[in-house]
Amino acid sequence: MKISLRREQYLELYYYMRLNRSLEERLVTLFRQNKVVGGLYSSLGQEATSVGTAYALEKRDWMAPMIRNVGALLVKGYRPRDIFLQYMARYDSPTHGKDGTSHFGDLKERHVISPISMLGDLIPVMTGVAIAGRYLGQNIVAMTWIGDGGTSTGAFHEGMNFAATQRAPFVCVVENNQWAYSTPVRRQVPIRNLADRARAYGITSYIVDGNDVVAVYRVAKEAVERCRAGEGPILIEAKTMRMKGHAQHDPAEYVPREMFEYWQARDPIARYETFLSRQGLWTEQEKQQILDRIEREIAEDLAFAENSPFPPPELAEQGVYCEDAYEIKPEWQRPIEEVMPPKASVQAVWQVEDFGGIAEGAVQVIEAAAAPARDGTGRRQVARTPQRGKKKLSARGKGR
Ligand SMILES: Cc1ncc(C[n+]2csc(CCOP(=O)(O)OP(=O)(O)O)c2C)c(N)n1
Ligand SMILES: [Mg+2]
Repeated sequence: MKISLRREQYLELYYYMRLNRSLEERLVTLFRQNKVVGGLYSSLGQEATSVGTAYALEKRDWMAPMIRNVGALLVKGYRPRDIFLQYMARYDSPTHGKDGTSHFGDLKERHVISPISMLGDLIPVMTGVAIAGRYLGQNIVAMTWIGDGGTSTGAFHEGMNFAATQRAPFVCVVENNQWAYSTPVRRQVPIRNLADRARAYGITSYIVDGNDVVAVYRVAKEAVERCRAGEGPILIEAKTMRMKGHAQHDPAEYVPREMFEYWQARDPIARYETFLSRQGLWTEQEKQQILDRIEREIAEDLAFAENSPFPPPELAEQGVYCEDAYEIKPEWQRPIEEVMPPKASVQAVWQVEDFGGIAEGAVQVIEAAAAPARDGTGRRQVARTPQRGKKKLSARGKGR
């Protein structure tokens, strides 16, 4: 798939990555001034992954960011003020000061599902969003991100399997930033590439240099469009590095210094600046204009956030429990014709090719992926009895 970017788009990618970083640098200062309520997580070094993947989505698409995806929130239309307000728990924040961090969403305009702290749970949730969009004939793609550690949860595997079975238009971005708290990837999974897991679900996967924003964008765009065309779900492993501790409280002394040095030399923003200059995509003056714009926007939005009041105490009891429960009617309730073809893009009836059987008496051995391949494919077929009377089985199953 040929994927090209216009010059303004190259510059926009830079704007978002730099905004992501400058915003988080300012948040660190606020945290040290004791103005942040709760923890502060950093995506330093991971900006290209967040920005490059989210940039591949269209306005109608849905996403669910995790704590290190401030860049994705910015791409989807949130402004620095929303993030400042949220971390400072002010009244004007998206949650009116009810929650800190990035735990907020927007179901109406931006199509952002609020993150869930339980790692892995967003996979089945976003699979559901993807399937719902398909039933409604919206032709949307759903995307979420998960860390290397999060891929070890049961919910991740259940969700991926569900997405694969349903062929959901869903892109799962595995941000392999080498650490889950103080646990390195190698101490929690026995495989080199987390993308290899996709084989077990029978779905396509990509591995990409997560510190190269153009490569990330291209892969994500291809994955999004393949999902939109009905080929999904797709898993993308972005190899990157968490350049700070898990959160502000963690000095990350367990990370070898050489490892930081290795990744520092591959900093996504510095690399992209070199790329833009070498390709002649900007002038020194244009770069300065972008930096000035970011500084101005951050100063304005921070001043706004600092002047926003804390929520009144009475607000604490509102919106916690479901009020007037019996009156609530889902907005998405629609006439049955709207969720069936030709309006919907999915048939509620599907073809069953066979019954999942194997020829009578045959034995098929599939070696573990790590074992040396015998015939180059890693598979060995042993037919202990000759196959005979092989019949083509077919049936039509009726869906609900
Ligand atoms: C199911 C579950 N188990 C444990 C935790 C606690 N926890 C929060 S973040 C984290 C580490 C996550 O590491 P990773 O998935 O690699 O993401 P990263 O922090 O590196 O972005 C853990 C264990 C949790 N939130 N949910
Ligand atoms: Mg991690």
